[in-house]
Amino acid sequence: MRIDVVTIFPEYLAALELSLIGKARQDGLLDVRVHDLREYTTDRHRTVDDTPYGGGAGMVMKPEPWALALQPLVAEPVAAGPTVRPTLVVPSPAGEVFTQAMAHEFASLGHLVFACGRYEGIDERAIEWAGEHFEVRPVSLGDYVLNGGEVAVLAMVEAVGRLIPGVVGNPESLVEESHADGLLEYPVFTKPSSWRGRDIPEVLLSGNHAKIAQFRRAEQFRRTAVRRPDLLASVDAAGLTATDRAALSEAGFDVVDGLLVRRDPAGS
Ligand code: 6GU
Repeated sequence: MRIDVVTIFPEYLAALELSLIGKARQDGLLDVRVHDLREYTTDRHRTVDDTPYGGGAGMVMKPEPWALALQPLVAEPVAAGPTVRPTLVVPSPAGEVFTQAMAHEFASLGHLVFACGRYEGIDERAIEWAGEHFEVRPVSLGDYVLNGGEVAVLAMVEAVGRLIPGVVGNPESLVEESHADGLLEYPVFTKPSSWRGRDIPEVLLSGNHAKIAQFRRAEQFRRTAVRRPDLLASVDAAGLTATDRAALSEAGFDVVDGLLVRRDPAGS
């Protein structure tokens, strides 16, 4: 997979040389290229921003450096076969929220380009222009504000990169992690079995794999109900076993007309 990142802070992306993603690059599984937006300015001061029309605080990124930086990434064919428009991910708190499903979608693409905005954002006309050449996707990490897209790109490239076959050594570790099945991961324990007066759940020492699986799934429901009850709305109640329902009931959720609903906390 080919990934291009355009930024005014290329050094921010140095972390992509480390760990799993760095190894994947060395192994030729990921081709990551970082481009300095300032290389595409034409004035002596290498200006990338200006004041906003209509007034207001902060600065806006000028459109022309973006067009000049992105143009060569369109023209470069990256894979054999039919021409597919590269996807241009624009990190922004005003974007669609990034999810594990989106990470899978991006991992299936041949070419991703990330446009890291800073300041108050990029002149909207540059985004419109990009739409003629790229599949444009404004994407947010969540409901909070970062100073620029670089940290968001680090997160997204890691989430996407680890889904590419061969990047994670044991693909089974992708199966049982948080969000793989729409639920949060169960708690994990390692040796010693007793530590500072705290014992691990006894069932994990039983060797009864069916019982362990049942226990872990109940823990997933319990955790999800407490920390992310919003996720339970997407769970298909038809696929729940009797033990699943019991675990959910204990966590305060019942199946009503095929939907998971929280029992009235006031008990009225
Ligand atoms: Cl993707 N970018 C910026 N600048 N801020 C954010 C974000 C992205 N996601 C949450 N806050």
